[in-house]
Amino acid sequence: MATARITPSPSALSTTFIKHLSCNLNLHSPIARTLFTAAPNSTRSRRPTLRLTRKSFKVSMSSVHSTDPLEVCAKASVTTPNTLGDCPFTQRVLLTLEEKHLPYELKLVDLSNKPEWFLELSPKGLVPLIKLDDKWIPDSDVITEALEEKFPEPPLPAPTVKDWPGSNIFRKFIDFLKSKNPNDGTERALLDELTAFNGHIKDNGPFIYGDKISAADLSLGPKLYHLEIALGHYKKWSVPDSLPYLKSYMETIFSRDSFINTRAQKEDVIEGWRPKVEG
Ligand SMILES: N[C@@H](CCC(=O)N[C@@H](CS)C(=O)NCC(=O)O)C(=O)O
Repeated sequence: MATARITPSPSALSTTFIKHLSCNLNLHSPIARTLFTAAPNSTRSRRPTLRLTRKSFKVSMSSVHSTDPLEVCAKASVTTPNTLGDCPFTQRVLLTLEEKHLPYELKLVDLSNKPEWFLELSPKGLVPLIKLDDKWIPDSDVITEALEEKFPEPPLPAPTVKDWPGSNIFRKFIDFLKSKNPNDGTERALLDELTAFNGHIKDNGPFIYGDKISAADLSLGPKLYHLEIALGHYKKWSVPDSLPYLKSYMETIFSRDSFINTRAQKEDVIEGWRPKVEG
């Protein structure tokens, strides 16, 4: 019997090979309780798991996309075995799949010890990687574009210009995070970007392109999540209260089911940035 395991905690996905249902299903809802049956703890993880039979899998798929689960190679957690790790580019792809209600299966990859099968699929050794029409495709820009073309509903339009609102935040965040000199202007440069974005959301929000979430939001959301955790941990820095539109934007994105289902654990984000901070 084919089974799918999903951790009851929505904060991270478990098992090396997951059939993930992306129907925004609250795992604690009565419907979920009907679809899922509790299984004993696996030997791999001490967390309780929920097991889904093939029969109920088929039932639930009819309410989402009638496509086989798409295979995605993703970074594995470095803190919790068999759990999704902390790559913002991978989360962007998973968010796109979630928002388009496409089912997917994760192949978790230990990036510190890349297996041969992975390097054959991804010679550069990078995640994310997705299998579309029997071809493995790398790079979150290319993947999200391909998904939009193949699965246009609901539409998640991508920015048509290189410098879209918020597109420089990630680079400025990394500069500030890596900086060892408090007077080198990197904090100011990040604040300037965040302030401009705050003004943009004030005038155009709640999302980057207005009322509907877009590919730009799904790209920026994971990066702001990393920014919040990494700067909070390594710099004791947080987004100032003077940027309320940015703050509420972050809250809006971070509280979506798609985000909760695909976000990395805080500890992994911290560990992921450690080499950049200490290097
Ligand atoms: N431009 C790529 C960047 C992907 C990327 O940098 N992935 C990182 C993880 S977040 C990676 O695979 N690094 C390989 C390694 O750490 O060895 C994309 O958008 O997909």
